[in-house]
Amino acid sequence: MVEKNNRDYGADNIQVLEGLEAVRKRPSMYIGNVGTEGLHHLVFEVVDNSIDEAVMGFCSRIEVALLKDGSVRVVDDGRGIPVETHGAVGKSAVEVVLTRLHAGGKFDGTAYRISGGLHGVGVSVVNALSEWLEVEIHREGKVWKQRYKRGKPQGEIREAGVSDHTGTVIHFKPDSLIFPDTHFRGDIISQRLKELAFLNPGLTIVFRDETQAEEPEEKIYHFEGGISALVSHLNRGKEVLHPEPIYFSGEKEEIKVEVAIQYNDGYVENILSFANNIRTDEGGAHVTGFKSALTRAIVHYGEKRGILKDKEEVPMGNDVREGLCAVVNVLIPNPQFEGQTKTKLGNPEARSLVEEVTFSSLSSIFEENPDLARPIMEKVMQTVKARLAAKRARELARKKDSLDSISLPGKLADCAEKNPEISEIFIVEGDSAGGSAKQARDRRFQAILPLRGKILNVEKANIHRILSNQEIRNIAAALGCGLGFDFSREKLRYHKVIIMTDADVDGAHIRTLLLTFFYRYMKPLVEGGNIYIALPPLYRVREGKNDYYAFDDEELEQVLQGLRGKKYTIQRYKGLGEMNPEQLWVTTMNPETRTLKQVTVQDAIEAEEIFSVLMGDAVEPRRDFIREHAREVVNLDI
Ligand code: 0RA
Repeated sequence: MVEKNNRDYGADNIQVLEGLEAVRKRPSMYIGNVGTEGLHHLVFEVVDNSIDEAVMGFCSRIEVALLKDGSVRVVDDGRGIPVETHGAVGKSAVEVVLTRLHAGGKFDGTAYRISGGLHGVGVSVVNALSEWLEVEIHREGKVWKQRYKRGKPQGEIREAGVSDHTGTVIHFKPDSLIFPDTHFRGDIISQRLKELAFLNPGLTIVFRDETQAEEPEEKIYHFEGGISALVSHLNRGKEVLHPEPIYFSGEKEEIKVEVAIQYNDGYVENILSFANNIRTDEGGAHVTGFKSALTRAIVHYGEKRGILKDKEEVPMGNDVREGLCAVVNVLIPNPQFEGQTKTKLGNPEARSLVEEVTFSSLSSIFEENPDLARPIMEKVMQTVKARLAAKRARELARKKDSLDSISLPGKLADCAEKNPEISEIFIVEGDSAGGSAKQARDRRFQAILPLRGKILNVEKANIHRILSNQEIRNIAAALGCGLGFDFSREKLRYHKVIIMTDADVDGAHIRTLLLTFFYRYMKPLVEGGNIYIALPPLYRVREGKNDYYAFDDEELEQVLQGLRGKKYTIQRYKGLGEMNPEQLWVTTMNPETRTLKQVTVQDAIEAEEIFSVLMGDAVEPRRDFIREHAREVVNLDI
């Protein structure tokens, strides 16, 4: 018997080693990738464990700190990981949690353990991918400590003093042998922590970044209002149709759902959804259930109230979601995460529950609060009317002259190349810059589309006005892929769509307008990395026959240092039009020598924030923002 036990113990040990070795050999299998996302996943994995304690009601405060040496420390006031020896393995429970794959879960079983996608892989994965990790546990009046190197314990857990509270501290440094870049980004971490604070009302999450200035930056997130507060936050700076978000929740067979919605007077739909605290960017069953119930509840109320008489005027899904800001949050025991980025909830049972809860709650809320229902119904009916009018206008236009996307705009100087993969289009501000660009370009693969002045502010315009705006139609026609619901990325005629504007405040404004437009109506292009920003130089330094270009003041300083003692002249370019075609080609358009910034959707919430400030109703914050960021706006990841 003893012999057998020994063998078992040995086998177990070997398995443990193999487990963490496997993680180090193929880290991407466990954390998705070893780039920025994978690196930050380490932090979120540790935080998720603390969040679990909070969900169960044992933890009220979590602190995350980025330290100067490149390490991260996560402190919580939960129960603390158990330290007693785990019978079968002969090791402390904490060591099991930190060295065994998938032993991350609680022994007592959490109903809503995050187990799908890349979340919930366990803190042992973080341990395996850390140069070192220190754990400190406060439990039963004592402090306990243990240190690991690349997943291997450096001695057993040992008592290290007394304590008057409970909790866990996990302090680790990501391994540079695994991650090419081990620098954490404060903005990515604080964004997620803020989101977690909204999703866990009452919980306090503190983020401290000690890597930046001498004065560490500290942010404290605490929202009593939960997802209603998140909806208000997303709608800030906007005109809302009812002062407070509508909130309802329900529960059945261990699945919980909560929803908060608030309409604004805009035309954009903004639904954020979560399953077990993970953002489901691709939506899924819960969102489908919500959307279908929302439409049904509005149609049902409209019919009951005699607002909907005409059959043609029955609102459709898109009609009831213009100006809708909503957050749908579910907790579900066995979440199935599907889709390209594993952010789509699969569970069909989530759909039926969300649908039931949404329909019955909304119906009674509307019934009991006609003053709340009225502005929403009025807005929906306006949208329906605008849709019908737009449809009639399109039919008319189609008959009259085929203004459809078949005819390319007259101002477009197209390229000879027909293969979209190697074709580029420059969208240029103004006819004069357009003229220079036409002379400068390589017409074999570069097309130029000049825009006249500023395009419409799409956030404030409804689909009807957008579709009839000439500049927008020119862009849509030139790109060939349609707009909004008719959008099809396969038809894109140029895989690089390059926004080229002046390096001044007006240029920044036009660029932001264009980005808003692409983000709202051609989102797949932004997501697919087709949108770029050209970076024209700010200065030319001429020394004899040599020209040097500088893209900012710092570069200018460098150039001038290199020319010490020589005679030179500096020209500051106020616009693209001041460059001759040769200069424009060399500095901004020639693929061999230019710098392009690829536009990415870093984060839907962040995008929403920037666009809200820049495009929303409140004028002051917008003006301030543009003044402050006129130069650097280029580098914003929208
Ligand atoms: C296993 C069991 C228990 C708690 C934890 C793990 C735990 C893990 C982490 C990771 C970060 N913070 C944490 N806090 C707790 C249950 C403990 C009990 O029953 O007392």
